[in-house]
Amino acid sequence: MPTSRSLGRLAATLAGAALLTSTLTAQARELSVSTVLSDAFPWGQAAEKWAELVEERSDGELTLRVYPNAQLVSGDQTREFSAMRSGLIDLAVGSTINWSPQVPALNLFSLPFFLPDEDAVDAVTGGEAGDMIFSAIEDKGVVPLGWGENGFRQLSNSRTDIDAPSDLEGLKIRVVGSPLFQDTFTALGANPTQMSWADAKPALTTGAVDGQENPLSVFDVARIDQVGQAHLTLWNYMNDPLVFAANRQVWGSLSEEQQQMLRETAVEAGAWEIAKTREEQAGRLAAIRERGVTVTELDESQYQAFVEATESVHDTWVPRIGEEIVEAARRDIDAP
Ligand code: X2X
Repeated sequence: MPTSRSLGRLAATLAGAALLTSTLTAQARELSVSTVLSDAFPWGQAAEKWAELVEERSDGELTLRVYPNAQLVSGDQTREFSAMRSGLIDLAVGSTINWSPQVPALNLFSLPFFLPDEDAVDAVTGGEAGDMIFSAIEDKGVVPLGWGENGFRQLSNSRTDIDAPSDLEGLKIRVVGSPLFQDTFTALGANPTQMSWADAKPALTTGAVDGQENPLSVFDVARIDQVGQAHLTLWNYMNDPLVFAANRQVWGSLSEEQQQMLRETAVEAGAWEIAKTREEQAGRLAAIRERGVTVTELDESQYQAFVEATESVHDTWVPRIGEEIVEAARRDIDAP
């Protein structure tokens, strides 16, 4: 017969075990988030914001841990999408450019001079074309959740002010590892060289390349002017939206409530980051000017010369992106 004291001890042990189990199950599940840029940049801040919102709203069930500098793919940013698809990465806030080798529809945003302004970007991401692009991502085995923004990409170089395609003749320009960029800069008469972001700054420093293109936030935060890039042309030739996304198996393993929370927080963090990126733009440009960079703005006819010089890129790439998506984007942009 167990004594009342031993029963008491047993009860205490069981209670302790129960407590231990509940602490164990209550321990947060950690998901990795890949980004190319750190939280010194709006892009990295978008991922940190997402992590913060998840922390607040997941009742301690989920924690997002951000891995910047494309470190989960050893700096090779064009492998990020595949790594997320295969499960090496749980979640990512990624660039449409870096994912475009695996998802051709994402090249829509890189079509030179296709998106005239921020309203057009919002019309596309929030419109019919945006839905089609999310379906294209889904078809490639990754779950898209929301949009962010790296921004309109501007051209810088160490040699000359650029206001006509002929100024680019023979200039070595670092481009991202997406084939469309090779075509755009070749059409402009430049000499494009593909390399990762990790390799770009050293290449600019040594003069292995003469120029590069990136949004103002990247130029400003990375102090690209300090590696000799004294000439900046504002040509808004393409926009680079960011996509918040999840590995499909990870997504499937979450409860419906968790999925809803993760999607809502992605959309919220994205909206927050898009607004911030845009608000900071004017201040960044002023700071860049103050550091001695010559900033060239294009008038209508100069802009038109660049549009005409890159028309062949549309001929090649619209069929690869999908005529229907490009048409939908046109309708989204033109809608009142
Ligand atoms: O590599 C770049 O230029 C960057 C940081 O903008 C992207 O990842 C697309």
